[in-house]
Amino acid sequence: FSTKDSFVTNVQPQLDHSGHKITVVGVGAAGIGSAFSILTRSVSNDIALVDSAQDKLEGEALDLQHGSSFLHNARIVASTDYAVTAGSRICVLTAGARLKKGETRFDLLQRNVEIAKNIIPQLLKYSPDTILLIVSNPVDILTHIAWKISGLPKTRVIGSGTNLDSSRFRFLISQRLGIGLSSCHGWIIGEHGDSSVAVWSSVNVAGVRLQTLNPSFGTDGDDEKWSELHQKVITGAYEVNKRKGNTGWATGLNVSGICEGILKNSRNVYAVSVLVQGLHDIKEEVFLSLPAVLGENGVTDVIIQPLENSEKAKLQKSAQVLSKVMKSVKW
Ligand code: 6V0
Repeated sequence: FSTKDSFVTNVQPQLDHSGHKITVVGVGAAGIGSAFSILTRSVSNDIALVDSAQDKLEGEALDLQHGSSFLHNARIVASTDYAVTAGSRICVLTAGARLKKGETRFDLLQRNVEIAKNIIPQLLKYSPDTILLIVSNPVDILTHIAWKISGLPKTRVIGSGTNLDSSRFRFLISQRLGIGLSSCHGWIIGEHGDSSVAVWSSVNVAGVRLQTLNPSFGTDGDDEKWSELHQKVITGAYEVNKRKGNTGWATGLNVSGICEGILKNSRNVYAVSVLVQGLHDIKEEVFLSLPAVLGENGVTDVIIQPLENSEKAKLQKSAQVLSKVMKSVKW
């Protein structure tokens, strides 16, 4: 009789599934930022971590496990074997090469496609009904590839897209106006990258459209140069990477926010990468970001913003850029 057997009487087998398990593949800055944020914001207390670098994976997992008494009964498992991911409601893909100095997100493309091709079938083997949340870059293309490889319905394959860009945009508007961030409403849509589109026509505070007050708001002809904010959004990740080598915290917070929307069936709206063919007159089969309603079964609705002609044209251009890149990918 062990010590345990002398006071614990088993009455039925324990169940392993919590119903809100999240797998994070890749424990680099983006992945561990996501895991940390999911746990500390109580989005889920059931996390599986996978990475091909065993030592790093074990180190990160142990570090989180050692802190788990400060969380809510967190269950943190980690392995290079995908069996550990079984029964995940959401699988977050952050594995892959990241931006080096002077690289654009497209430079990472073929390397990360190979990595995704290797990982996605293994995730689906253990969680066939999961929702895939793609973070690795270039995120729109990889989300598209993930949809193709996985065979999942389009509503269950989501890219983190421009949700982070929108957060950066709102932060900059808030700083400039001196008004709290959650009261500054602004959206970045399209590609998570250099051809993203700032929807200046809908930027508002308490329903006051800034473009109504300043008709050149966000355009090149604007004396107040609000358009610089969009430039700062585009260069935001490069600026952070240049200084500290990764964008782990903002990325992690973004991922945990999207996961929260899904697991809690919040039906909140996020700027995430979805299949947009047929929307805003986009002809190409591409994934790019539009405001989308998320619930426990993934994307349920896409919000069609009444874009100005110039914004719509930029969005369509973004779709063409992505479609061209997509055609060049070997997968
Ligand atoms: P990182 O810190 O280098 O971590 C990458 C991790 O992936 C490492 O731990 C690797 O060991 C692991 N990895 C590599 N290949 C495999 C594999 N085949 N199987 C399992 N694990 C593997 O990079 P970081 O975390 O900063 O970025 C990861 C990816 O996310 C990159 O492609 C970034 O460009 C992308 N990001 C996307 C963002 C977004 O908003 N969409 C934001 C930040 C980073």
